[in-house]
Amino acid sequence: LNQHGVTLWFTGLSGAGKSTIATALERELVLQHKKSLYVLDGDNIRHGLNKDLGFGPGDRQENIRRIGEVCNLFTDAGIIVLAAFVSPYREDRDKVRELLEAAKNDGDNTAVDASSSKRKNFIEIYVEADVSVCEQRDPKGLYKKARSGEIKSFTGVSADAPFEAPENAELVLNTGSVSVEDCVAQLVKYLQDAGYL
Ligand code: GGZ
Repeated sequence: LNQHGVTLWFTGLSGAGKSTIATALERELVLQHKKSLYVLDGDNIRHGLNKDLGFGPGDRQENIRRIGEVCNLFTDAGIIVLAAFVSPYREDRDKVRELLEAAKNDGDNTAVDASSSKRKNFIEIYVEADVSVCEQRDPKGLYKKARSGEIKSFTGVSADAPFEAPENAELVLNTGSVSVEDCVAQLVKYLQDAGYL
């Protein structure tokens, strides 16, 4: 296999730009770097594998747990996974990190590769944007519906749906002040410096 798998986990509010950045990065890595990758987001997960889940705390936890398992399989297969989910709970994200890091050490495939010990299997990217910025964008009109009460438990708006910002993200991208193009450039540089490209 000519590439190592890794999961790039994008976390942040609805409308922060997770899927936009992931899709732009996908394009760059496929066209310029000839990498095999897969983008996972609400559009392909919540309509299929997780269509039985809603947005209460327990369902979000289960959503992220299943997605973590899927990321682990893709990563094990040597694919670069771009996972873009609100994933508002720190504990759930940390569990995915633990799953992927544990998997890295128990395989028989990479143990002989000295450089693999330094490479992580899970990279957390905080796509940061104030609620006010996301609400101004409101590409799907969800914030409007959340404010009016049509959508309940909306992350960042409803009192019962907080977003727990990452404390140890490998990368923080503030989309209120940095363009999509520059976010992608920062990601590519990170991946190059860390030995993934
Ligand atoms: C947050 C919601 C909600 C509620 C629907 N809270 O911007 P989007 O539309 O396309 O992305 C959001 C997506 C969140 O799904 P995730 O699987 O990423 O969430 S989590 O990780 O918390 O399980 C948003 C839409 O679904 N959406 N209702 N109440 N986002």
